[in-house]
Amino acid sequence: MTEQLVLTEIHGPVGLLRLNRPEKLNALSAAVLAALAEGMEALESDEDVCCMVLTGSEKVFAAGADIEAMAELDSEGMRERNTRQYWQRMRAVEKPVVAAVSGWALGGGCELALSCDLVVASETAKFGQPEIKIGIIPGAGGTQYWLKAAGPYRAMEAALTGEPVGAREAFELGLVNRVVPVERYLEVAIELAEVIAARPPLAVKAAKQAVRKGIEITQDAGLETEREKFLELFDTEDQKEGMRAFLEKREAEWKGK
Ligand code: CO8
Repeated sequence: MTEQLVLTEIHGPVGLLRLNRPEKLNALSAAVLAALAEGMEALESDEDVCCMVLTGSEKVFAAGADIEAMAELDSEGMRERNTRQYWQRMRAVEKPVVAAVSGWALGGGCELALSCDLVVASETAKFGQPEIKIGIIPGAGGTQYWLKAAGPYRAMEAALTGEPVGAREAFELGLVNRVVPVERYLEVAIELAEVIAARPPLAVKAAKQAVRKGIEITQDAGLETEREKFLELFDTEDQKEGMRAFLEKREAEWKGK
């Protein structure tokens, strides 16, 4: 009987998933990803669970996709391996997921952390996309997560150099919600999940969907939305008042109409 690759614990309304492949630094083999997707789906359908926390160990969150399993594959082999299905299943979960990250979060491990809805990091956490150092690029959203959170220049640096950033820098870049001492990272992640779990579930679901939608739409769609909203405001009294007030060099009086 082999060890379970992902362990599940229930802490009141919070479901905790722990990656458990320590000898390979939680490298994300197809079996680990499948167990993770199954674990999340089980918590998704557990009515007593309102929010999830995903963690690794204190030493390592996850050191990336399993290099050994990919090393000799060609593109067709990678396509057939189809680990993407597990990532898609995880992204489809509607309950919020908080990543609790300590130690290395590299490659697919960093993508896994950044695919969560919030990230709590210990002071020892290190985030990076080292794929370029092994002849590939991120394949589970890394370029996009960094781009959206940290902007194009830092995303480029992460993708082109493969060098990791520490927890404080990750916080400054906007990749992480909180940085806390290593003894407390899991506790803080669970506390944050408990706060969310106490909020009304339908609103929580809607909030997650709304933020996600905003992240996921393409820039063109985003610009289109912006333009529509921009034009709509030209039918409001406040727009007329605001522009007139500016031209008349006085304070505007807003009506909310
Ligand atoms: N895959 C497989 N095995 C790994 C991985 C990995 N990503 N990382 C570590 N291991 C294994 C090592 O081979 C070693 O095994 P063994 O003891 O049998 O030799 C064991 O874990 C311990 O590792 P180290 O001895 O290297 O430990 P250190 O503490 O010296 O170093 C590091 C820790 C810095 C984290 C180092 O292990 C490292 O650099 N790991 C690789 C990091 C990396 O390059 N990650 C990116 C992988 S590619 C990727 O993630 C692409 C994502 C695409 C996803 C989408 C697919 C569709």
